Amino acid sequence: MSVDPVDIEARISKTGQQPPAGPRLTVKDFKGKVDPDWCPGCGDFGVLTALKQALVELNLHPHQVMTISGIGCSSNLPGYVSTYGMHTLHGRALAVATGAQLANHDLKIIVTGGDGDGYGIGGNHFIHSMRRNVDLTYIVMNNQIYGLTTGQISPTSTKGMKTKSTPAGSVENPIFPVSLAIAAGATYVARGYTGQVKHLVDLIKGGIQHKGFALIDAFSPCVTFNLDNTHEFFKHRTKKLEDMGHDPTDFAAAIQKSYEWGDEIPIGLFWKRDDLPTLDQLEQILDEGGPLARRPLGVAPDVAKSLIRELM
Ligand SMILES: Cc1ncc(C[n+]2csc(CCOP(=O)(O)OP(=O)(O)O)c2C)c(N)n1
Ligand code: SF4
Ligand SMILES: [Mg+2]
Repeated sequence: MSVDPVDIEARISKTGQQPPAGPRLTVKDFKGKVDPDWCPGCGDFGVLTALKQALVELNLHPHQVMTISGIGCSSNLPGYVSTYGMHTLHGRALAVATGAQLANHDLKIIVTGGDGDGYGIGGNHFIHSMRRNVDLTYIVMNNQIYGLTTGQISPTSTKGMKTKSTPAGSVENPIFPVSLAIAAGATYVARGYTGQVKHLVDLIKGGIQHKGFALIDAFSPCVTFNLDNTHEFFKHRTKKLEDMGHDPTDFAAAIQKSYEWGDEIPIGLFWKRDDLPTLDQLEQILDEGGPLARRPLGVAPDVAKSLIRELM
């Protein structure tokens, strides 16, 4: 994002509260400046629709939300939604998001990306953001493949899967992101399916309302490169945890359900706890005086201007 130099002075001297939200918006108000270039039928459309709907239902406005991504087909999402946005580096979205959340803990931070981006190259950031309980919502469009780079295996590809990079079938065991998230300290852990958008809207809304790290792993079929885990595959297998009588405060049951992968694959809220403080709540410097982004910088304007110019 480029910064208008004329604006810099106004920005660095800006203090006070965020503008009020105003009247309820519609999904159209969250339409981004560019249209998605995803393949027709790509599951990621379901996440985009669900996210915009969730923002409307929570009565949020674009200036209250920041969408941050890494690199991948799925990571193009911030360009397709009208909020503050950052398209960062492959695997680095959560690191940037942690900085953004601490700089302005009034913002709702939504991180979006793919299974390769988040669970592969970004796997380390994934674990440490959860252990820190950073207050953000992480939506992973899990298509069990690298889509953008045209079809290599990812950390969630199933064993035996034949792809461009594994012509004889993958020999690797996949990771179970839901189990990993529960074990690593995430405080809201859910899985959705883009073929069930209304259910996904509820999971995203729950994640945004939750104070703490919320993971929503969303099955989001890549119709071009993953011919195993298709809509047909998920349509008949996904079963809602709420219809199974699952209690999301039962740690042992959550772990057990998170490993189920067969004729029935659970979706819904696996795990939630509200008794752990978030990283911003633990940082004493954020206790008083509101978000850092709206406090006076404490340096001369010309120094601040030259620093911002150098960094942008
Ligand atoms: C440091 C770095 N390594 C590798 C790449 C190439 N690369 C771009 S996207 C991608 C994988 C994308 O897969 P995923 O995150 O699952 O997103 P999808 O396209 O499936 O939505 C890779 C390996 C890169 N851009 N940067
Ligand atoms: S290649 Fe796959 S993930 Fe990428 S836009 Fe097409 S269907 Fe979606
Ligand atoms: Mg992928």
